[in-house]
Amino acid sequence: MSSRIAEVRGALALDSRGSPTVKARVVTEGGAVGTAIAPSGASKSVKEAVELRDGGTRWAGRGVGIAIANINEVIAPRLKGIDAREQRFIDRAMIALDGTPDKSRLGGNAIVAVSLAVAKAAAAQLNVPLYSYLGGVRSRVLPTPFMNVINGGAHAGNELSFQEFMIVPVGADAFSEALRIAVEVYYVLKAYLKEKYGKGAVNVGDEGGFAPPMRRNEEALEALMQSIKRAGYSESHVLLGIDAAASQFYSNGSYLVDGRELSAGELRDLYLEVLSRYPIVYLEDPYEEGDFASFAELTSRVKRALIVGDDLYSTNLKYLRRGLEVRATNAALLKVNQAGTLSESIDFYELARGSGLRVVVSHRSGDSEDSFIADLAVALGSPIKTGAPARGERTAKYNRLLEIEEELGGTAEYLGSNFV
Ligand code: 2PG
Ligand code: MG
Repeated sequence: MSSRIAEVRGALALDSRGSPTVKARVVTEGGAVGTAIAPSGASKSVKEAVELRDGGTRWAGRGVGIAIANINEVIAPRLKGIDAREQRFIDRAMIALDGTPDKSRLGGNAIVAVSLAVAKAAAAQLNVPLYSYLGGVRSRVLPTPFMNVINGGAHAGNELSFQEFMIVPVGADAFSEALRIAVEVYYVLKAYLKEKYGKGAVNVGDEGGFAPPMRRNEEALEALMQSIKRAGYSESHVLLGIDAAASQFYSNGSYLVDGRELSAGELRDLYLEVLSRYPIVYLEDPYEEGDFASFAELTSRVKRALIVGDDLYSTNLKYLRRGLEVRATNAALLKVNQAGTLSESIDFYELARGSGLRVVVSHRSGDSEDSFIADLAVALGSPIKTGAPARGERTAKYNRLLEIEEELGGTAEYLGSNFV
């Protein structure tokens, strides 16, 4: 059966915030189908592949009609007849067609949807699961999830300056057990927040975590510690993580944290203090995305936590190289839509991992039922950041991981605390 591409179609879909986004459908000559949906961030970096939006008044300016037309009129004719297994060749062809460094002509949202749909169509044609197509025989380790259960920053309507407070269920032999532990903590957290802050406190934010009316970041960490304990667990089972997403609370040389304006140095002291008091093993974007030096200083002083570059690198080799020169972080986030193609995401992974960084595969705050990143995390043997165990676009990834674990049976392993 031929895996040559017979059809590429772009179509409209909605993301989890109700924003229009791009869906791509790729069909091979053998009749295999792959579909993928572009995710979308809220705390976006200026370094990301550009999301093409129509502007104007329809969809409040957020329409993606031009991006969809670019798939149907520009990308589709170019890809027809090419073997869907030629991922790298296809991605390069789209990059060349676009011709800009940031994919702003055809749209990163158009290109990433096609790139991922091509991989799914190829896997379907070969009749192998997506994770084995992407990672071969090494695809057997289920990821440690960094689960964002308290939302702040750009993802919630509260005063918390840090964007994400995560639980990390490491103390389990299997992914499904880790998920159960995390869900139990999530239930207890819900009860705790209701009791302490009233029932409005259990409304959820963009990633399914609660968005309580807290003012200080430490209240969130305390809530997590209490909930872990009340659920019957300890630090040997569940650890903590933070995505500060600091570009969002930075302006004119200072950081607005808990109502105070801090310099980069003062913020460093705050992080060191918090890291010494809580079992935090993950700290993402502690500084604004241009300040490589402050990242490097913090990384040199922190031993047991991953210091993770998200906006800092934006899944872009150029910024990763700059970070490697100064040892800015010991970990990097991988978001397929920041890069814009699957091949560039893999190149980013290879350079980061090959340079000794841990790579964490990540969703976006605006996401969909597309579970591609679950398979990708298994293929790369990487941890995953994909929100709370709530809201369909988040559970789509967790449910897919459960399915993969089941499918792998006795050969499945859980990454657990081996993520550093
Ligand atoms: C982040 C992400 C995902 P967004 O900052 O890491 O959690 O948020 O998609 O809004 O950039
Ligand atoms: Mg982030």
